[in-house]
Formats: sequence, C-alpha cells, structure tokens
Amino acid sequence: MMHAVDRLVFAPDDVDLARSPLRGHFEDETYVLGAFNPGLTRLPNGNLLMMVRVAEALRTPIVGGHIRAIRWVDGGYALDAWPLDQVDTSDPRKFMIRGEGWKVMALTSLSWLLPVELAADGLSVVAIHYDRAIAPRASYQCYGVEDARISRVGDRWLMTTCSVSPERHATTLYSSNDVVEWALEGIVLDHQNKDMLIFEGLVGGKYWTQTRPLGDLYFAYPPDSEWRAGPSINLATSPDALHWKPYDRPGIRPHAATNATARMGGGAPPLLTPRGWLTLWHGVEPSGVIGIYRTYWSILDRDDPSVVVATDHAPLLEPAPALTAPLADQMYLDNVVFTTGIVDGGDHYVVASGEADLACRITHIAKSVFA
Ligand code: MAN
Repeated sequence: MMHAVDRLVFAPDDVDLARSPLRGHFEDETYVLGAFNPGLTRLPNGNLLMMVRVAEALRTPIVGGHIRAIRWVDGGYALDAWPLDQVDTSDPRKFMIRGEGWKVMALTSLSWLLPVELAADGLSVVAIHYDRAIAPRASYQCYGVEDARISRVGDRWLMTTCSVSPERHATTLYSSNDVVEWALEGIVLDHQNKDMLIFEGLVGGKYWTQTRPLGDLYFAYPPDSEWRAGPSINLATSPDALHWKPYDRPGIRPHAATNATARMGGGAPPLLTPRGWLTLWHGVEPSGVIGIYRTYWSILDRDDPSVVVATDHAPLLEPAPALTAPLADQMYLDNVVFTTGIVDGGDHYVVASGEADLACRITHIAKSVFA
C-alpha cells in the first residue's frame, strides 16, 4: 500500500556519540549500529516525542582472537571477551555461544533510549534531548534497554521497554506524568515476553495490554484449523499497570493460510477508533537468518479485545529499500520494517517504525484505510 507521506526522519549519523551515556567508560571507539524502533507520543506542547533505540557497537569488536560485547555494571560499562572459536556470528545483531546446552547469545551492540522531539507532523527534528537519555540502571538490563513503546492512559504516560541481561529477557515499565521525567517501575513481564503494548485507555475499568511470550515449543492446531502453531499476540489485564493477569481467550494468531505471518508480535499501542481498538502488529515471513518483517493491522472489539472485528491479509507497511538506499553503506540487514508507535494526526495517523534496524521511518496513513 502506498502512503502520501513516508520517509526516514532520523538515522545513525544524527546521533552525537560524544553525548552518549557510554562515553568515558572505556577507551574503545564505538559507532551507531542503528537508531531505530522508536516509541512515539504527542507532547503537551503539540510536538511529537520519539524515544529512539540507539544500538551502540564497538568499532572493532574482534581483538586477539576474541569477540567482545559491552555490559553495564554498577553505573559503568565493561567489555567482555569470548574466544572466537566458541561463537557463531551469522546474525549481525548477535552472536551465539556454542556448547551451552541451551541457545545462549550475546549482542553486538548495547541499546539505550534517546528522546528526539519532532514537529507536530513528525517530519522534522526540533530537539534531541541527550540529557534525558535512558540507559541501563539495573542488573536486569545490563545488556541494554530496547524498543520503547509509549502509551498515554488518562493523564499518565506508560512506556514499556525490552530489558536484556543474563538474568532474563523481559519487559520493563517506566511511567511519567510529563513525558520528561521517567520513573523506572521495574519488570512487569517475565522472561521471553516482549512486544508489550498497553492499550491507550481502560476497558471495563482495567488496563489492557498485548504481550508476546516466546517459547521454542508449541502445540499443533488440528490439521484443518484456520490457525498455525507458533508465537501469537496474547492479552493481559491489570488493575494498576504493574500486575498483569493473562487473559484466558487468545488474541491475534497466525493464519494457517499464509506463511507471511508465521511469526508475529505487537507493534504500536492499540488506540480507540469508531470501529474499536486499532492495533498495528508485525508479521514475519521465514526467510534467511532474520526473515521478512511487515506491518499489518486489526481492529479489536472495544469491550472484548480478544474479538477481531476487522483485519486485512495485505500488509499496511512493507520494507522500503528506496528509503534506505542513501544509507546503503550503513546497512547490516534488510527486509525489516518494525512499527513501534502511532499518534492521531487529524485525518491520518502518524506512524513510527524502525526501518532495517537502522533508522526511524514516519508514515502518514489515512484514517480511511481503517474505516
Ligand atoms: C533479537 C532482536 C534484536 C534484539 C535481541 C534482544 O535478537 O530483536 O534486535 O537486540 O533480540 O532483545
């Protein structure tokens, strides 16, 4: 589907690493692997705020037969080294450590969050708030804070992030009354549960969220089922946005009829439209090491979000090689668009996505698409 406005608004070269939270903690040179997967919300002054994931990597990760990774520890940052002959580096985002009995990995970058203020239409950068960057503060996020999603619920903002550490790979909540100061509320979903999208409003007096628990084992649907076994977008409810009970009915599941959404996860926080809750989510078609990521939409019943009122098997957004062509020398993967934010823009929605795990893409999508 073509959209009238669709462009990259922020890219690695827009980040000044002299102002990175990692600066001064070790000697080795770093670079921005990606500035992507932005949370998005509207500020009280009418401008937009993107919370950009800055994935910062060592310029020379391999030294003396070892591959190194960055780790937060006690307010500082340290480098750890693994013998090269014990790791598999086929995925540029991470390396797998062999011989552990489980799949054990480390990351080639450490992510922190950079608040970038955009004009009201999302198309130009107004300010970059380095002094408000969000970096790891606890051992459960010692390998980074990733993929912010911001929901406005009443007069509070709730921001979920993915925290990465050897303790667990979990979802962490931050809250704010002004979108300036963020309080770290701690872990709200346990291991292997990320892509948490809190609905922008209560349903039946409760907070609602989409979750995406990940396992490496699923049970088969019967052979003639319309569903395909695998990761799905589940639902949970909470009295306080901290304690979540999984909802008993399934949420959005992969259809057996297509391979394009064989893996899936939530994208942008569900917001209320005249037809129900609009949710943008990602479907992944297995292909190569990483797969092809596209954005899809569904509308969920306003009183029971486990009921899908409308959806489209055609993607809403697809990877856009024409947008990343000018950044060709910085690309390290392709075929990925990963939507992470949405705000109302009047007759359209302003949608924020990460493009190729590299840059931030803003698309204006006409409301009539979902009518
Ligand atoms: C996956 C990808 C990466 C991310 C890690 C850890 O490998 O989503 O971008 O860094 O998980 O969350």
